[in-house]
Amino acid sequence: MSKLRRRGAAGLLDMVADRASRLPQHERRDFLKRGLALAGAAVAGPAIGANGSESDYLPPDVPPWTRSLGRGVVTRPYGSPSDFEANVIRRTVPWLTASNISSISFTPLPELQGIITPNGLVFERYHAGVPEISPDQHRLMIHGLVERPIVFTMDDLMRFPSVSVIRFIECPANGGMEWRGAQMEALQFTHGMLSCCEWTGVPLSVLLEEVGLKKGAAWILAEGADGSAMTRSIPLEKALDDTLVVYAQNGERLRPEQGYPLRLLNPGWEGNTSVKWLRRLEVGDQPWYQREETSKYTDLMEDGRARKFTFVQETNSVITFPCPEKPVTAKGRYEVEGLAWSGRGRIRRVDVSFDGGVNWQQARLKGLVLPKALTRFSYMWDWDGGPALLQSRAIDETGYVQPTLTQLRDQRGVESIYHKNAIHTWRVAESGEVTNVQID
Ligand SMILES: Nc1nc2c(c(=O)[nH]1)N[C@H]1C(S)=C(S)[C@@H](COP(=O)(O)O)O[C@H]1N2
Ligand SMILES: [Mo]
Repeated sequence: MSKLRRRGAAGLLDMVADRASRLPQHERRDFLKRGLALAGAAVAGPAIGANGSESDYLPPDVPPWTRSLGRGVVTRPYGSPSDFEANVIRRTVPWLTASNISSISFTPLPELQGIITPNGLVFERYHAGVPEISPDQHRLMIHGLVERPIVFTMDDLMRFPSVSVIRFIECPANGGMEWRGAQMEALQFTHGMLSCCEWTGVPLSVLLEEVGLKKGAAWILAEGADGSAMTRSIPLEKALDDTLVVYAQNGERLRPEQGYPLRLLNPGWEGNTSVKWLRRLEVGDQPWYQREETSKYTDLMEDGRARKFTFVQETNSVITFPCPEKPVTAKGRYEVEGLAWSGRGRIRRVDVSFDGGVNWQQARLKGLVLPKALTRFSYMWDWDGGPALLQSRAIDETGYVQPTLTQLRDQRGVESIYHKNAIHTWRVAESGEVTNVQID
């Protein structure tokens, strides 16, 4: 026994496995079982392996998966997350839409780390379902006020020098259910119409140079190839600034849900303007006033008028830990984390409050701080076990300060469902439970 103890569990297992490998298969299993029971006894005293109890898996015992072979390389030619991560999924709010063809799913923000949204978790918004489009059959037509109208194949587009940028996409309806006081009881639903990917494609300015703009060109109509043939008018100024025509996200081709094989990307602007399954760009001298920019995606004001073309997603932020899905447990030290973003540029600063906005502390910006991208912030918090009201307030490089809900409602009333970027409040109870509350 003393010899076994000195060898340690690993050495002992080598020995057991070595001997077992020389036995016929049916005897081998028994031998391993007995040998491991011995190893457990030798090293850890009472915790004896082989009966499958949890203590078998804990150090200094050696767990079953260390004593056996794993799955081979060809089992999953395209990888997927661990089965233990099965709760990290996009989710829908059943009462929000009548059908899943014209609906929305939400990114599981509480579960994500860093600033990149994995492709399989990017929120989805479609007006007529996901079309299945072969890249060989897909074309992008550019016409209207241009010198040389053209129809590009995917291969044509991919011959242009490409650029890759990390940018967020947010649906302007994000949080829209809360304008009038409805309370979504999960971070996934209060802020989950939000994603941030590395997008690869061609600057639209490069394609416009190729076709040559005619005098009077001032707006561009982007049209999707899906059943909704969704259209949005984009000012030429934006198109020549940072609009991209993209075919890849996070290193691989676009997901069908994100517009495979081609989508428009208007960084920092309403997600709705980033037209997916992009098939047509028409250059004109004025906006088209399509459905998605008149009856929808305009902000109805108290006096019955609507704000026109509110393209930019204003500075916003939210604490992602703790949150309703991720409560605190015992009192003590926690890393409070969150995400901030601005459609106008970089996040300059984020403050956090633990008393509902009376006192503010400056948070640390973590990792990459990129323009029009999610920016992660962090603050070490000593929770004394008492009730607290957690808030974050972001300021971007233009000096814009994220408003309170009261300031926003004073300005815009409560008729709109779009562009709610107010400071968000989580209430932490003594139990550690976190709920969504609205305070002034
Ligand atoms: N062709 C087309 N493009 C579209 C849509 C659509 O239904 N059809 N939905 C828009 C809306 S409202 C949003 S918020 C974003 C969502 O992008 P995502 O599904 O990649 O997250 O795509 C936009 N582009
Ligand atoms: Mo949207």
